[in-house]
Amino acid sequence: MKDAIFIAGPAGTGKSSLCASLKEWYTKEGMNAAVVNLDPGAEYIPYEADVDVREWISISQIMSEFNLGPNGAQIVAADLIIENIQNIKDILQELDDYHIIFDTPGQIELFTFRTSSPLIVESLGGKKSMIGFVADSAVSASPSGHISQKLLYASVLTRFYKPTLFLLNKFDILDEEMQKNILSWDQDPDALINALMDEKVDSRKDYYYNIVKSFADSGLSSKIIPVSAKNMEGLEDIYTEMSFFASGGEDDDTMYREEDYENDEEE
Ligand SMILES: Nc1nc2c(ncn2[C@@H]2O[C@H](COP(=O)(O)OP(=O)(O)OP(=O)(O)O)[C@@H](O)[C@H]2O)c(=O)[nH]1
Ligand SMILES: [Mg+2]
Repeated sequence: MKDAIFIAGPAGTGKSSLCASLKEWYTKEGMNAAVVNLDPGAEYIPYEADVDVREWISISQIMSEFNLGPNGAQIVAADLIIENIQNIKDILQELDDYHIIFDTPGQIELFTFRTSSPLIVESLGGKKSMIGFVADSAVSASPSGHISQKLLYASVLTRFYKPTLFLLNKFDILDEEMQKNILSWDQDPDALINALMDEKVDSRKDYYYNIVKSFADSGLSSKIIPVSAKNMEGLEDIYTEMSFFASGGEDDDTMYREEDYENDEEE
């Protein structure tokens, strides 16, 4: 593979749609791209998967075999991916010249908080991979929603310790003024706090100020990429970030740093 991106995020933010659009964009630009569906529970996916875990894992079979409800079965299914990892790797090995896009389970906790997930990411993507955290523009339209999504992003970043992009999907649903607001919040913590104080009561201003300030101080605020899977917007920016990362760019703390992997190798 040339490089890989794991598209992750809360349910319904448009992960699968973004995978479909990214593949279409790469193809239009004359590059090879393949999508791997890592969501065993997906009933419908809006692309033709090049690799699909549902070929080996069936939620309904797990439910009857282990006497589980749908949620329990999703958890078992997420962990079963690791048992099938060689099947996926065998197919990916043939795709030397491809950009690989991984679609992940709808419920973000199945991707972020299972012990198997970092192993899956390392095993399938390794050094050449990054994570695209997909946030929903409808949620970011309120300051409290935006901060919540940034906290979730920080959680994913911390969990996988990989270069992680903040992809604000469905940007097309916002009017121009709101688009400008959200982008300005990320340049200016004071603007975000003031907007939050207009939305909520004042009493915990210091608490939120410190949270928002920590985004800015840690560099977590700088990389919001507005995208629209629906309108095919922002996809080139994802490609640019990935190319920059693949070439070893280091201007941001959320990006790949060779020394992280050197430490891993020493352990
Ligand atoms: N307006 C708009 N709608 C979008 C966009 N991307 C996705 N959607 C819609 O959002 C809904 C969910 O999209 P999916 O791609 O299934 O989202 P998902 O995150 O893969 O969902 P789960 O895997 O079920 O959690 C669908 O109705 C999509 O048509 C976008 O950029 N703009
Ligand atoms: Mg999906």
